[in-house]
Amino acid sequence: MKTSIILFVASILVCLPKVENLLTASDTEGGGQKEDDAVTNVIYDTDMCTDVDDVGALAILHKLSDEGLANILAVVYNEVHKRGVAAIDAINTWYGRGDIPIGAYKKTLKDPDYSSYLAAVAKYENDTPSDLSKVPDALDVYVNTLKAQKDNSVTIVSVGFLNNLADLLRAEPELVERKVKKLVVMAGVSGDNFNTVRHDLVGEAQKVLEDWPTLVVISPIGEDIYTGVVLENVEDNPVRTAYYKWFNSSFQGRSSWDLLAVLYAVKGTELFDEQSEGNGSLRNGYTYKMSKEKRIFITGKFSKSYYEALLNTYLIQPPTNTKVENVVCDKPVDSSADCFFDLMGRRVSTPETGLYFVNGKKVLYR
Ligand SMILES: [Ca+2]
Repeated sequence: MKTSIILFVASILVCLPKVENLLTASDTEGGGQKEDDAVTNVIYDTDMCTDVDDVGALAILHKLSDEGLANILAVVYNEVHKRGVAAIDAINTWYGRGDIPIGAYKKTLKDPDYSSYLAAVAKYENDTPSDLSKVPDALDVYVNTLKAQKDNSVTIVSVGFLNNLADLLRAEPELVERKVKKLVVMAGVSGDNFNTVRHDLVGEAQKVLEDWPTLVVISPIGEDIYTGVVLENVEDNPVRTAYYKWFNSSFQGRSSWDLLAVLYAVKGTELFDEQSEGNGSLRNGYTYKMSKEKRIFITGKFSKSYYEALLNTYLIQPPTNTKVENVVCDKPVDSSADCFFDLMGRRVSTPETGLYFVNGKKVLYR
């Protein structure tokens, strides 16, 4: 298994001398360093516990950070599982960012959720104290993080319940208005049946959707976009273990709601369409009007297979700072020729429609 990954990397190295630019070439062309405002400053608010797409989404966020497109300011946890914070920390640590502040929801939730994978993920290296009273409060992390940022510069991505956000809005509405550029909420547009209602929190969801002072973008898509099966082919890591455990010790593809919310938060209209017509509603009867400035939702603009290939590409990539040493290629590759590699790292002589690595760039071959 490891050998195939090494050969994959080795093949790319031979094919592409400038491997460090593999995924960033288009971002740095002509201008060197990206402008500050081209980097999306993100606070990730997750219920990582029941479902595994929160893990995949955090992985995507790290890879977008590796590309220089995102900057993870903090992660806050809106569930109450006792291994949740340590698992988040373990994933951050795996990606070389173990110092990212993490805040936990310190109140109780009705009927807390079970997790099939958090305990296993929390065993990977992390420095979260076992005494959870020492973990910072999510509200404090939000406030301290926002205070340290420039005005109108923070994107919050909420892929779970809205309890932390409602607390923040009640405590510091002016800070939110000043610092937050955009809030992306993974939820259904109408009649959402999980993130806005679970744990009897629909009132908190309404508080946010009704009073949030900046643009709110609802991200309802991803149910039919399956990702993660490719993790079988990479070396052991916390993201791989989460998916493996979630599927009862097997590798399958899981719906990608949270991954797409993160992808939109960073890539925006490059990959998604924004819609501002119609209404949104919650299951308690609260209805709100979509409008360009305040409340919109997104739809996909590419095929299901495109999003699956793109997200899977991110999921299988190791952290940028992983050292690849003593790599050897199985055979010499002519670097002047096009080299197509599929997501498993296999060289492909007759590519069909899909995403490949070709001459140093991710290419959608049609
Ligand atoms: Ca979630």
